[in-house]
Amino acid sequence: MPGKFITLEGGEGAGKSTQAKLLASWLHEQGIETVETREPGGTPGADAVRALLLENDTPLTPMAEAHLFAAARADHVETLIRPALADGKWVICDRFIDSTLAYQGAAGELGVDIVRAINETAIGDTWPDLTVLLRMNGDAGTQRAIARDGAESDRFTSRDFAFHASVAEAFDVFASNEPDRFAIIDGGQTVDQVAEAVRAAVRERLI
Ligand code: T5A
Repeated sequence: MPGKFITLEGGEGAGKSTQAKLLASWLHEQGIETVETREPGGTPGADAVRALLLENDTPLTPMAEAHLFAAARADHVETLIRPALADGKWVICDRFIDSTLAYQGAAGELGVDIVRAINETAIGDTWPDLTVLLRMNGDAGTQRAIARDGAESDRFTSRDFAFHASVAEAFDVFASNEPDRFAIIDGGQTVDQVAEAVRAAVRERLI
């Protein structure tokens, strides 16, 4: 693909949305045409699935939930991400497949292999060129998200510490398994420090 695909991953409140915006604006300053998007969501169809997924009161089995994340992703990849990359644009996506592998696979009940198989059909060969993992210590990120949104913000943020610890551990494992794709950055630094580290990773690996 002529464009580049960058994803931001990490637990709740790690600063992904903040850094996605800063990175998109920096790339724009470098003269690179950029599309900023997020998951779940990013297209009208995927946004409709997002509403269902993040509501606390819609009962869903783990398998149904995993398929819904993959369905939203299939629409997002086919309708927005792949066409933008084919057009030479850079796509910055706030969460992508690694979130499903961590939340529904490793920390959920299904395990990583089943969730990966479901998602491989959804994304085909559209894997990120670079995945920035924003790491946070303990529950500092969840506390940031709760301070912003309240304790019962959505189905996933409101899960217990053990769940979020498993998510964090899974991201660490993914990053150590694929060091060429992942850049690990300490999300506990100031916004400016994190932004500079993200730019350094992009410069080093993609520009
Ligand atoms: N999910 C998602 C799955 O279970 N499976 C999947 O496949 C996918 C894609 C998405 C939920 O869905 C789950 C995971 C999530 O629980 P969401 O609303 O999109 O929900 O929420 P998150 O992606 O978790 O995003 P958050 O909004 O919680 O966190 P961010 O984007 O990491 O953080 P951000 O940038 O919004 O910052 C959070 C707060 O901290 C401040 C910000 O101003 C903000 O108030 N902040 C900082 N403060 C101090 N220092 C810094 N360096 C800071 N950076 C940001």
